[in-house]
Amino acid sequence: MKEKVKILRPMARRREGEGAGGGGDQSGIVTERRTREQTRTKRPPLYKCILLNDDYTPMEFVVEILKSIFHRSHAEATRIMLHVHQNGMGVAGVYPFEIAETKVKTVEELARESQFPLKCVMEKE
Ligand code: TYC
Repeated sequence: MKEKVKILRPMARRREGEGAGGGGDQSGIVTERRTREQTRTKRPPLYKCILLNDDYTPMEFVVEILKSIFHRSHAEATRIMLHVHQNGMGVAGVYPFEIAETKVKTVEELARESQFPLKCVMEKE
């Protein structure tokens, strides 16, 4: 279950001597007291990197991609590759946006270099 966190607007700043609540000292540095909600960091949205099946990319190449780019063990990589081969697509890994984007680009670049049509797409979880 996803937790909804309401982001509140920053509290008004108070300089030293302006009354209760301010955290100023003689240095003139102003600190703010923040609510618990404001202090919490939100987890980034996650994206699935999905490998697509094709008839030409060798199975060994896909296994190597899963090991080197998605840090899968040989057994996991083989299982995922066979899943993609049999079902048309499968999840290689799940990451924040920019990491997923880089992995998709790297997969397609390595495939292109070897002249294989392997495709990898990303989808929000
Ligand atoms: N279907 C390919 C073959 O028979 C193997 C393959 C698996 C290709 C997974 C792409 O994402 C893929 N050689």
